[in-house]
Amino acid sequence: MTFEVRQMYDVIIITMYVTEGSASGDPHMTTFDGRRFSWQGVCWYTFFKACTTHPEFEVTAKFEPRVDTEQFKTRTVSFNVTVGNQYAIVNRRNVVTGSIGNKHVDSTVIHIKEDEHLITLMFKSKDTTFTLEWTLSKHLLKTTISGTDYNGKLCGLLGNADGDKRNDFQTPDGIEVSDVTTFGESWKINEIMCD
Ligand SMILES: [Ca+2]
Repeated sequence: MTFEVRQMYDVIIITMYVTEGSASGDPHMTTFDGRRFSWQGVCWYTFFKACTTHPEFEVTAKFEPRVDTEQFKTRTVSFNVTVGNQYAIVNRRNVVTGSIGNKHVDSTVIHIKEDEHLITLMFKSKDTTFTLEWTLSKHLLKTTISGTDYNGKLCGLLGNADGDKRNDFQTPDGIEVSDVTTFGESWKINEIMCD
């Protein structure tokens, strides 16, 4: 996986590419602030979320080992967007929406657009809009953040989005680490079991 990051004015544009058959080995990731790393996680991880005790939103992703390569490599297969009590789970091309705690399912919270080759999810928190574009055929997830409300207030595998890439390897306890595996595995969601 690689992320392309462009920052201009108050708009941060993050593009995550999950490349197929890359000679350089994958996944490669780059945080919101541009720190690149490679690491092979399996199961569900916090991609990014509002970094509070009760986050307004959270995006998690599932990585699975690839079967078409001799080397151990993983790639994104599913992701889950939770905003308040609303959620959307995208598993390959299958989209399921629902609510937590039998609350009313409100389709205006997470906007979902399904095209033949692209699934787009969009949600807004404060004045910031998050857009995720998922292209399964390339295991490509493109994320765009428009707005400044969460600069420095995000956490997860994509870092804190404060403009400084040096401080991006922080665990859920807010401890800075230098080891990529320690950082990556700290964001594993232990409540979810995978095969
Ligand atoms: Ca940072």
